[in-house]
Amino acid sequence: MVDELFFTNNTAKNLLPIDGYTVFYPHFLGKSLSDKLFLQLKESIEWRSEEIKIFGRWVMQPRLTAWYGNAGKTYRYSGIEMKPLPWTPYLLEIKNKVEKQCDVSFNSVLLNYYRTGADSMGWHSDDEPELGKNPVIASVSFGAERLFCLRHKKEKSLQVKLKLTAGSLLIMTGETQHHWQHAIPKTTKPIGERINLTFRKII
Ligand SMILES: O=C(O)CCC(=O)C(=O)O
Ligand SMILES: [Mn+2]
Repeated sequence: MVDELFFTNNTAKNLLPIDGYTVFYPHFLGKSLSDKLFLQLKESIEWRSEEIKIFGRWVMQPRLTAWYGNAGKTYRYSGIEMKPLPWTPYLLEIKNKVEKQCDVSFNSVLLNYYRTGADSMGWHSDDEPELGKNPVIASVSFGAERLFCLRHKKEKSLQVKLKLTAGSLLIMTGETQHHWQHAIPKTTKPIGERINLTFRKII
């Protein structure tokens, strides 16, 4: 289980000054493997363009998404319900590597495909009830590098920013989802496509 002990036994340092544990491994997957997986995921995943409900209005999500996992692990957020597609061999290969690093087993993965810099993810916490208290969220990135921002919910001056590079692994755990929000902001820079996988354990 990823906890305080995990971090004291680990070389990666906690990025958060208070109220949670988040660590980053910039070179978790090698370049040739992450390049290969980017193309494979882009072509083989059943990407969907979904509408979500924000403040009572249905709007198109500014990215493509997919949900894969064990049968029955349905995910509900922002007014939509996603039934999982079955694991593919490539997703299982990535999941196995991530599980070894985290020492946790995951039963589902949310995939996001950011087509251009106009695609983004607004401020949120991964705090849906089905994730339980203090979930371990393991996020693997492929393709173009994007900025990832964290902000403390109460202490608004506390912000952490990092670049999620291809082949990187970010692990958020402890009280991170309780006290912090995260986002992938839009950018006007000409930027390539990016795919992100967040492995989760639905209870
Ligand atoms: O694309 C990312 O790195 C963030 C994804 C994310 O926050 C999510 O799927 O909940
Ligand atoms: Mn998230």
